[in-house]
Amino acid sequence: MTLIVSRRGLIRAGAAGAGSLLLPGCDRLFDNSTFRETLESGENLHRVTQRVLGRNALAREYREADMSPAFRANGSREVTDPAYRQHLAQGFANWSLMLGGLVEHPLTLSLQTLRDLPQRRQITRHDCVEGWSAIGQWQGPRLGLLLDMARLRPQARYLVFHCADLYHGRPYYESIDMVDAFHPQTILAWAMNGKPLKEAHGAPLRLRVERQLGYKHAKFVARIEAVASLEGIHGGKGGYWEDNGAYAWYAGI
Ligand SMILES: Nc1nc2c(c(=O)[nH]1)N[C@H]1C(S)=C(S)[C@@H](COP(=O)(O)O)O[C@H]1N2
Ligand SMILES: [Mo]
Repeated sequence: MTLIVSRRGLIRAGAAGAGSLLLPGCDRLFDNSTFRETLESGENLHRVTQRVLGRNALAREYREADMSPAFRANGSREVTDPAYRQHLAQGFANWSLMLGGLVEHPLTLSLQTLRDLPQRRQITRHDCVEGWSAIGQWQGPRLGLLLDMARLRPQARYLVFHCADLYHGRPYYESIDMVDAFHPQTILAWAMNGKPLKEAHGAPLRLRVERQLGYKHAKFVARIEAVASLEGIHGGKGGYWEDNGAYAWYAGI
């Protein structure tokens, strides 16, 4: 859903039907002149947009009966890296996720540890920018829990997900901000539809960031890095497709 807040204080929704979701609340808000003034000052626009329209709102969750009979695998479906192939052959028993960068306690977490932490399970719809969608069930610990364990330093503004694959010869990576990182549905999934992730879907661990399009959901996550800026990381635009000039860094739905 694309939402546009103009300097005149008009709120428009880019998706059909979204207007009806927003307008009752907005009418009330526009009766409030303080709110209107705040909205009209461009400086506060971004902050107000977030507060009113809610980046923390939940993505829709579905019932088991809604799950797609087939869930397409897209982008990299396999990883050529020899160390990865060895981990895959060993069922990822000696694999670990690294979480470092601007944190007080860098973490190295085995797959078993990730499975033993409190889990979240959710049935959501994956929307690929290429125009297909599929509903699947995902399970894993909340990313926010791991960030609390690692203790982010105050300068940390983004998380970068470094992946094990090369897509058309270049390393795949992605990044999100802290609003999405701490969103209750943002998880590091090790299971899909009740089974450990298959290679094609990003084994052993992939990001689910349910309020954004598919390309943000980094598969084959090997290392998570907390950074103050995205400059200096690969092409500097925060992701594989972003560096390619193909898609935007923020892909909210
Ligand atoms: N590491 C990595 N992650 C990736 C990709 C990729 O090529 N490599 N493709 C992205 C795209 S475009 C989509 S739509 C989803 C596809 O996830 P799926 O294979 O489970 O359907 O993964 C995303 N994450
Ligand atoms: Mo995609």
